[in-house]
Amino acid sequence: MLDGKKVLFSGMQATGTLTLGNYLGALKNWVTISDEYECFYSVVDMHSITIRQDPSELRKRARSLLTLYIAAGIDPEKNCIYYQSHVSAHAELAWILNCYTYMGELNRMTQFKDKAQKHADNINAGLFTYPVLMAADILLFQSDVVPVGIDQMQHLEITRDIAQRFNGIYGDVFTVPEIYLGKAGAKIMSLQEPEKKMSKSDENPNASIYLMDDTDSIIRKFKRAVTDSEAQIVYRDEQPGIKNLIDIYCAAAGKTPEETVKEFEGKGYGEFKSAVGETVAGILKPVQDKYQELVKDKSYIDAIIKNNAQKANYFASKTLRKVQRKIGFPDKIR
Ligand code: ATP
Ligand code: LTN
Repeated sequence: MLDGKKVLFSGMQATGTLTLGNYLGALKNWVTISDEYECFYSVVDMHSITIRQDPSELRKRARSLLTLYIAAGIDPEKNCIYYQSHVSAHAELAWILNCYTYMGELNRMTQFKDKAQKHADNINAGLFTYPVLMAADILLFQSDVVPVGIDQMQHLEITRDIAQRFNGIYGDVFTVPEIYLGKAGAKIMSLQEPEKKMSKSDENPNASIYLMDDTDSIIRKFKRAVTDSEAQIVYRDEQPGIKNLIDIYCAAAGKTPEETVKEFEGKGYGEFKSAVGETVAGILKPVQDKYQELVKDKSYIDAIIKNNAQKANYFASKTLRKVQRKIGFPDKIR
């Protein structure tokens, strides 16, 4: 609890251009629930370097991601939006938690297996201990809830295990966090291969809708989305392409699958795809406009970066000090 409110923490990596999956699975929910919590939204640039990054690109993307958080509707005066690398307590706590995490646990992580396969030439130790840094992010702020897409479930579970293990040894040091999944959109699939999740690192630009895509491209990509020859709009696993489009429509229009199926009963795929495209373009347009306005205001964004880093440092160092004391690190002489 912070100022009588429960604490929320979440983050995104600055590894590419955000997709509709990131927006519907995470960012949109962040905005919806931010009023109820004391929120920390981090641009997790330290996680980003587990995959090799071009330095100037990383710097640009990190700033653009932070700006997008605000453009999406997160009020930076009320919520703490900051760069993970500006708060060194993340790295310090991650080191400590490394010593309370088992190799066997990390070996089971499916994201590690996927990423190791994709980047076989750079299977670094950071990629392996990625979930421990994520646990440190969450536990540093004594977070109660963590809104993420369903692909992050395993990382949330290991975070809870680490917290409970630590608390079991040293008493109630950490709040054990819960995952928050939105009602719709927790797993948006690729438009070209609907069995695969939509991902910002997909090489095929037609597989993903990017947050900054213009209306025409959005509509075109939906028109080309892979579906099937069943010619019926039904919500079922046997029609993964149509199911995904229904999920996207539901998350974007705030409808249920039943309502959507009813709305498009007897209609063709072409008409349905156009409706999905237009709805998605409609919800992204205000975010894009706000983004264009914000990038022009350099000093405003700079002030947010500075003030929020101070705020995040203040809260993070409180937990870090408590942990250091509990495990027996000597007090500093002041
Ligand atoms: P990468 O492709 O580089 O692994 P990513 O697109 O998976 O990246 P992340 O930065 O790992 O994106 O995730 C940011 C947030 O977006 C997380 O909360 C994650 O669960 C969510 N997310 C990512 N992809 C999807 C998706 N296809 N559907 C729903 N949520 C998603
Ligand atoms: N691994 C997350 C990003 C992330 C995160 C976090 C999310 C890093 N630290 C803490 C929630 C809470 C991902 O989305 N790939």
